[in-house]
This record gives sequence, C-alpha cells and structure tokens, in this order.
Amino acid sequence: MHILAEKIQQQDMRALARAITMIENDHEEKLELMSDIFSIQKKAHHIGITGSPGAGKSSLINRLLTHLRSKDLTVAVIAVDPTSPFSGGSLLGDRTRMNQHFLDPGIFIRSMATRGSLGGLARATKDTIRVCDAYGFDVILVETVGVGQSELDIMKVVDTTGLVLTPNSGDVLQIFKAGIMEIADLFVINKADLPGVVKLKATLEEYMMIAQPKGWHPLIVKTISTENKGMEELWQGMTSHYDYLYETDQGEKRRQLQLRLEVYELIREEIWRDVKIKIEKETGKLKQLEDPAADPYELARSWYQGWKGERG
Ligand SMILES: Nc1nc2c(ncn2[C@@H]2O[C@H](COP(=O)(O)OP(=O)(O)O)[C@@H](O)[C@H]2O)c(=O)[nH]1
Ligand SMILES: [Mg+2]
Repeated sequence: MHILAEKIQQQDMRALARAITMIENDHEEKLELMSDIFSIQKKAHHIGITGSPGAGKSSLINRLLTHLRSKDLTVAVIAVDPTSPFSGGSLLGDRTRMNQHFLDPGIFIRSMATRGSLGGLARATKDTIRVCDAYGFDVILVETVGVGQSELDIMKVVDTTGLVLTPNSGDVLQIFKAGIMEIADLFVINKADLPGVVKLKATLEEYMMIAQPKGWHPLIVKTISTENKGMEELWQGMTSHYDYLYETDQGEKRRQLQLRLEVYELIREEIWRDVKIKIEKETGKLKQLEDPAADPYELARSWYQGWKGERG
C-alpha cells in the first residue's frame, strides 16, 4: 500500500493534506495512491451544500460544523467555491472561532485550488472526498457555488445535497432554469430573519407539486446562520435523507449510478488519449488542416473512422 494511504488510515492529518496536494497537482503517483485509498472502507455521510454566492453557505457550514462537533462527530469541509476560500479567514466567522476549529483534531478544512480546468477541479474534488473518507471522518461537507456543470458533477458524488436559498433574492428562477432544483434533497431557506420566507416556501412547495419527485420528497428547512438557528433541524433533515437512502434501495442505486458515470469518465479519458496520440502521430492527417475548405465535421468523422478501422 502507498505510504500516504497507510498514514491516512492511521489518521495522520499531514498525510491527508499531502495527498490532496498530490491530487491537485496530478502527481505521477496519484492513480496508484487513489487505488489504495479506494480499497479502504468508507463510512462518511457525504453532504453537498450548494447555492448562489452570498446565500450564506460558508456561514451555515461553520455553524453546522460546531453543531456536529457537539455531537462528537468528526467533520471534513471541502470548499470548491473559488470566490470564498475558507483560508481567507472572514468566512469562518470571527477569528477566535476559526482558530478553535483549526486546533480541533476532529475537523479538517480544505479549499480546493482553482488552478486547472473546471472539469479537472470536479475530478480533483471527487478524489479529495475519497481521501477524506479513507481518513475516517463521520461527515464530509462540500461547499460549491451552484452555477455550472462542474458543480452538478460534484453533486453527483454526494449522498445528500442541500440547496441554500434566501428570501427575496430572486434566486429561485435562475436556479430552476439551470436545472439545479432537481438535485436538491433538502431546500435550506437561510437568512430566515429576512422578509419573504413564507413566499419562498410557497414557491418551493409549488415547484414540488409540478415536479412531483418520485420517492424522496425534498424537505424544506429554515435557518438563520448569523444567529445559529435551525442547525438541529437542518441536521435532522440531512440524516433523515441518509436513512431514507439506506433503508430503501435508493442508496445502492445511487452508488451504482455514480460508479457507472465514473467508469465512463475514466474510459472517455483513456479513449481520447489514445485517439489523440494516433492522430498526432500521423502527419498526413494534420496536413489536411491546411486545406482552406477543411470541414471540421467531415474531418472528425473520417479521423475517428480511421482510428476505429485500425482497431479492427
Ligand atoms: N441576515 C442574515 N445574513 C446572513 C445569514 N447567513 C449568512 N448571512 C450573511 O450573508 C453574507 C454571505 O455569507 P457567506 O456565508 O459568505 O455566503 P456564501 O457565499 O454562500 O458562502 C455574509 O455577510 C453573512 O454574514 C442569515 O441567516 N441572516
Ligand atoms: Mg462561501
């Protein structure tokens, strides 16, 4: 077994941090490490927290973190929001509280580096979740801004997704259009101290009437992060979703679907690498680009057919 995997299993936090850096940098030992990491039994409840910038995700996570620690649960937080790195300080609330978190061995907080492509970030985040899992955390919280495909990709690997909305923000329509509504297992109305809560709740209920979700019916929870209110209700909602997943066959179905998508993703990477190498080795093909009338559709078709033909 890779030395880092061994150390992570023994709950060495520095090894955990080093492994994540290795993932971010696409280190040559990454696949070997990940394979060993994968073989370690997982047990964490993976929770995604998504929503527009400013909805209060970081504040909420900070409060939830404290709440979970009071229940003696260990927690890893992975922040994928490039606009609000946890290391920035202010986002974890006041400095005292932040320091308190950093001194606690039951907490691990990491912002994913924003370098690399967005797809790369999603991939790196999935691997980071796995490494935290191998370490043995009870709960893994992932913060992402719900804006694009890469966030949706990340949300596919968690058990429970909480979508954070705020009253009177006009978020809902945008989120609805982006297809993010459908991934919510839990609607969190944060900033419930502001006016418009009743209306937002009615809008969400209306949405569910139209969408008619099968099986799990998303819960609506109200929170006020700034006043530390609603955390127990939020946690209850999250655990009841988790219980639903594993008391029915939904959890197992979800696991298999995620695994399938991941295998597809890895195959896609492999095939593409193979095709690209072949094409670029054949100078004749690249020469075709010099033709001013070169048609990308035709070229793609014939180059791909050529690659397939060669494989017989
Ligand atoms: N009034 C009110 N403000 C909040 C609440 N939760 C967070 N905020 C504020 O909203 C702003 C954005 O919060 P932040 O956690 O950084 O949002 P994020 O971008 O979603 O992570 C900060 O100024 C918070 O203090 C809340 O429950 N009520
Ligand atoms: Mg944030």
